[in-house]
This record gives sequence, C-alpha cells and structure tokens, in this order.
Amino acid sequence: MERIVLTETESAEIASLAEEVLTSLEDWDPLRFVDEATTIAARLPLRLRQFLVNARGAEADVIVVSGLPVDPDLVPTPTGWDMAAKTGAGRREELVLLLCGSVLGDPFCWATQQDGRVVHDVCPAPGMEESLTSASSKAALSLHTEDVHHPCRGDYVSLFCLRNPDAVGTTIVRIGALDLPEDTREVLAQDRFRFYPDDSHTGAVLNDLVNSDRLAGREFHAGPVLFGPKERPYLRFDIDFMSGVDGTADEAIRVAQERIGAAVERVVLEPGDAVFVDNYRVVHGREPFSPRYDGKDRWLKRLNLIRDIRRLYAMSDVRSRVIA
Ligand SMILES: O=C(O)CCC(=O)C(=O)O
Ligand SMILES: [Fe+2]
Repeated sequence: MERIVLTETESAEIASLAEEVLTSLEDWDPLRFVDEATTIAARLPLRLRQFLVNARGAEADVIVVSGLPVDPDLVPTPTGWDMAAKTGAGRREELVLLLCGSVLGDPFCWATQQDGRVVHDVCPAPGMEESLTSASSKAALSLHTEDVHHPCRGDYVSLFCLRNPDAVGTTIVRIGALDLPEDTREVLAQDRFRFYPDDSHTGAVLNDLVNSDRLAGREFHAGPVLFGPKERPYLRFDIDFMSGVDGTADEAIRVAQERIGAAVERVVLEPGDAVFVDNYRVVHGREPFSPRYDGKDRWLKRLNLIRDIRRLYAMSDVRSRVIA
C-alpha cells in the first residue's frame, strides 16, 4: 500500500481550488466536468501529483490519499444513491475525487449503474441491507473485481470517504498476497470462466441464495481468472457473479475463494481518505455493519477510472464515457 498524508496547507489549497471551480461553473454536472478535470488537476499540489503519477507507473496495488478536504458543513448522509442524486449532496467532494482520479486515469461510467452517473454514492439504503450491491450493510460485500463482467472494467475503483463513524473496514486481497497452488493457477489462467453483470447493473434487489438460477439469462463474458505477466499476474474474480464451464473450473474457483479468504486485509477509511484500488491486482469488498439511517451513516463517493478512455470508444460507435 502506498499512502500520502496531505499537510493542512495542501488540504486547504485543494479546498479553495474546488470552491473556485464550483463558483465558476453555472451548474455542477460531473460528467461534463470530466473533460476539464485533467487541466484543472494540474493545479493540485505538486507533491500529490507526483505521488499519484509514481504510484500509477509502479502499478501500486492500493493507493491511499489522506487529508483531502471534506466540507465541515457536509449535509446528512443520504439514504441511498438515488436520494444523493436528487439533492446533489457532496458535490465539492465529487469534484475533489474527479481531480485526484484524473491524475491516475480517465473517468468513465455505466448507463446501467446509478442512472449513468459518473460519481457514485456508496451509502446504506433501506431495504438493501442484504443485497449484493454497495448499498448493503448487514451482509458483508464479498471480495470482488469491480464490474467483473466487462472487458472495459476500471483499472482503478476509487472510494473517497466522507463519513465512517463505526470504522467499517473496506476489505482487500492483493494478488501478491495470494497463495495459490500451481495446478489451480494453471486452470485459473485458462478461458474456462464466465463473468456476469452484478446486481447493481441488473437492478436485482435480493441476495437470493436459494435461487440457484440467479445468473440464468444474464449475458456473460468468458475468459480467464488470471492473465497478464506470469510473474506479476492480473486477476478477475467475483464469487457471486462468475461460474466455471466445467467441474475442474468450478473446483479452481472454490480453491481460489478459500485462499482469497485467507489473505484478507482491511483498510478503514476515515473522512478525507481516498483509496484507489488497482482493479487488476486487487479484489475488494466490505465488512458488514448496522445502518443507522439518521444522517450520520457511512458515506463514500466512488469513481471508476480506466487508463485509456479509447478502449471504451473503440468498443462503441459513439464517443462516450458512459458504457451502454
Ligand atoms: O464500501 C466499501 O468500502 C466498498 C464498496 C464497494 O465494493 C464498492 O463501492 O465498489
Ligand atoms: Fe466494489
């Protein structure tokens, strides 16, 4: 893990940059702002920019920036992303995350997720406590690659913490910490796996474990779990939204899940912390917690970043950051 702790001066500089930009804009449209973000991010403190550029170059698996500004008059935590979308809650924090993120990659989003918004809200929502989405709380969110189903899934998933009063941990497993038997590695490196869109894309609400056909009818993308450089491989895994094409592949998934479970580390995000998780080298999830629904709940802003937005454009006949 690579971490930078910003000084109070650096934090104040970022806050005033964000205020200046917000006042100069007629309205806050994060998707429209993305095109300007890279230029404005050149005005972030040099030490922060250098840290992010170095971490990107080194393919650091978990990158943490601490001490980012969070509005002292932050509104109460919304009860779900849709409430946040309606009220525009936490816009200064969205802007700060877009500025930092655009040093690492190109922001993009999904038409099927959170209404096509580029910056998401991660906060517990009534009725979703046991779901397999980021709106859950009482059920743990199992370790996953973000948007495991798609060839253009993010290179980074970033989470900016606005509130986390009960110190709920984000769980992570780094591929480098994973102890996999050689024969399992071999199977995992073969095209024997299917990856499905998760419930945040399909709109399914319940963690319907009794229904073994949960994935039936969903389109899937086939490929390996392990790929890339053998000595420093990449990983694609989400136990809830993948399957093997045969018994050998299913057994490899089972072994991998067991070993992943034995390699869990946790990061407790505090307000002002942003974590950029390398989505090719790390799977992430979340510990269970009790939601409060009193305005003080845990609240994160989330942003997906791809290292080259052209990978998206090349797959589409429209030049859009929103994957249809
Ligand atoms: O809440 C967290 O710490 C992680 C949630 C998550 O996996 C996500 O928002 O992608
Ligand atoms: Fe996630």
